[in-house]
Amino acid sequence: MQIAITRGVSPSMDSCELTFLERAPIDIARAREQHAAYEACLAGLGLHVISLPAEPGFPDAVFVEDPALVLEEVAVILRPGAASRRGEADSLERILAAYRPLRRLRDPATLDGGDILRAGKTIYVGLSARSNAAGVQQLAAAVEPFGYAVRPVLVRGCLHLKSAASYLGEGTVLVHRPWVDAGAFAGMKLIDVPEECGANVLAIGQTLLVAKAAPRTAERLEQLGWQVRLLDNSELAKAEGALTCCSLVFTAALPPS
Ligand code: CIR
Repeated sequence: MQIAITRGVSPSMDSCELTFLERAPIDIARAREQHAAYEACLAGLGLHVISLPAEPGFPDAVFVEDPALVLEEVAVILRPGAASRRGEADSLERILAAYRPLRRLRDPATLDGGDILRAGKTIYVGLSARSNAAGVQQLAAAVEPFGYAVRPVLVRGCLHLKSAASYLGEGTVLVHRPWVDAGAFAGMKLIDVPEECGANVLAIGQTLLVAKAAPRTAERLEQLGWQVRLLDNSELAKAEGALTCCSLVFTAALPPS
């Protein structure tokens, strides 16, 4: 079965980390509604959603993608680039230990899950303001024994690699070229995204979750044969969050006990 770990929107999300956006008031109640719709969408697609309680002490903890990477064979507890986010992994670690052996990145590594784009056994890692070369090296040491290849990619002008590109499956990458060296994806089929806010797409099998703010992206993907679900994530977007960041999706033999 497929599991999605999510976490409730923190009441302190207004104090989130921001890199590119001006701070704008976040309507927490609306953010919660949008996040609930996201969880309902995942459940409707057949995933078992494990929704963790909000973390009042961690404004960005809803973005569960950033502190961990879950592969078939192992889960890697990452080390987010923002110091304010380093404690978010503790609760995730306790859950993930039930499903996978764990590896951990250590200082001086920094690496946000948002900088990880996985295509089969190839793991592209964005070198961004959040993720550094030591992070790439330590991740490679953790996952190469399982047959993965780790490839660094330069990112510019955006928060994370997956702000600029998403893996759709079937050897296809959706990409916003101004933000990433698309040459890194040589050998893959590339689809140029018509709107920069559309480049972050969560693929669940043949279904793509696309931001409502990116209707032209949705249209292009539908024309290319994908099933698309549009989701309004306007409040979490004010915290520079997108769709992949709000869940950790992986397969497990058994549902949680
Ligand atoms: C941060 O700056 O860390 C959060 N405000 C947003 C993180 C979004 N995460 C993601 O795209 N993977």
